[in-house]
Amino acid sequence: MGKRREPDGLEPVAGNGLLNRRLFLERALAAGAGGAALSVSAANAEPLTVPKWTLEPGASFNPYGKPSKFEDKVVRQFAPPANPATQGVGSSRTPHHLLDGMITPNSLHFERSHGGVPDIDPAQHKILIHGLVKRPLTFTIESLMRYPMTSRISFIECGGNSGGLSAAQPAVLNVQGIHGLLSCAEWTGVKLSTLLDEAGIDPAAKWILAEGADSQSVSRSIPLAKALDDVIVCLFQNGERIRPENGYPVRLLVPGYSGNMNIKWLRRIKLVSAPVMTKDETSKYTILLPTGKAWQFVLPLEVKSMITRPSPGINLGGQGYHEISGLAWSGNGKITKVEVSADGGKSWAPAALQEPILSKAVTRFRAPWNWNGGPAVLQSRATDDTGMVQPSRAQIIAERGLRGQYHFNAIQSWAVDEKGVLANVHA
Ligand SMILES: Nc1nc2c(c(=O)[nH]1)N[C@H]1C(S)=C(S)[C@@H](COP(=O)(O)O)O[C@H]1N2
Ligand SMILES: [Mo]
Repeated sequence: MGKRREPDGLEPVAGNGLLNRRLFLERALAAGAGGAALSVSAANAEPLTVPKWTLEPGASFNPYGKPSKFEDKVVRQFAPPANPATQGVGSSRTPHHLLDGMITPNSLHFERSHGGVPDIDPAQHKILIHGLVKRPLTFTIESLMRYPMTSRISFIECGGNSGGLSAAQPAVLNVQGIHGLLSCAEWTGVKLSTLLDEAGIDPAAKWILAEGADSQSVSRSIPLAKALDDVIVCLFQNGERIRPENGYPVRLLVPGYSGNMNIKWLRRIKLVSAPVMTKDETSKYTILLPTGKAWQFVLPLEVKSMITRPSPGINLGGQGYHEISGLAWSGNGKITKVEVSADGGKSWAPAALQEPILSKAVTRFRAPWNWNGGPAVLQSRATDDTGMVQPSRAQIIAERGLRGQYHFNAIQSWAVDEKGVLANVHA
């Protein structure tokens, strides 16, 4: 008698039931006897009844579409400020546990605002480019619309995203609470280089200052080389005009760089010879080290990933087959590898990466898992095309201590208990 052979793709490739990602290619889930063990559908196919919605005519059209009323829990999460004077100051978070794919719908893109959302009339709004230029220029929204446009899918991540993981005790939070200050959209607008070329760059210019029209005048210094490389003056977000909370009528997209630099409600760009040292790059968004010194101008967001499903609130319905899925991203380029562990990092299985895999955009990963009903600790670890590997929490803390919580890109862990309930843990 030969050894019992599992259907292709069903062999475990790492501890605690992680299966080979080839499962997705070879349709092994449905492949006969071995596959039946992993079946997730009802055992007996009962005849379908005819529900009432099939027996009557449906509803009419909508001028602007809305999600199904059954999806009313799929919302951004935020804590309303106690003081009405600071209304709109803070952030709201994307519900990644309830989404899939790589694009964040506009209504669910995270929001981070330091002074509330200004109510800008696009007919009156102007943008100024000045400083070390040959010809200072002013643009209206109407004039910007006449320039050549470009689109790119890019993530924006707040530098403070996941900062709660530096807390000594694991926070009782779900993926939205921990990692919800990250979203990914298709952004369309005019390349900043086009506008700077028209203004004529003085050779003494090495940085730009970008300033917003909100009550906080959030402003950041951006290296000129980056401004000329891939920065976009955006007018559209996922095909429609940018939402007020995301920068209407015009914002900067600074692909892969710290979220704060993606200046919303853009009103001014000044070419300068050195960084301006604004409040937003000195008192905030620097990385405080145990020595009491801080790193300034740490601009790209480094390689990172998160498991969105299963995750707290999206618990495991029963033992057997489950897909572990999540997002990976790097501000330095493309994701080349995501590994998943079900045993707290003792062993790793490569996840399948879903196309398209784009530079400075999120990449959706998926790994097949046969849960045996016992305790497990799920983790994901991403690698990018510069060779950088997502660090462990211990590595980051050894380097920065517990206070430097910006750009916190450590591997994060979900513990699974025997009931299939998930929780954030420090593993
Ligand atoms: N003018 C202005 N730009 C801004 C901000 C702001 O408060 N004012 N917030 C910044 C921060 S901290 C982040 S993380 C991103 C968030 O972009 P979003 O709200 O579209 O997600 O916008 C940045 N641009
Ligand atoms: Mo931010």
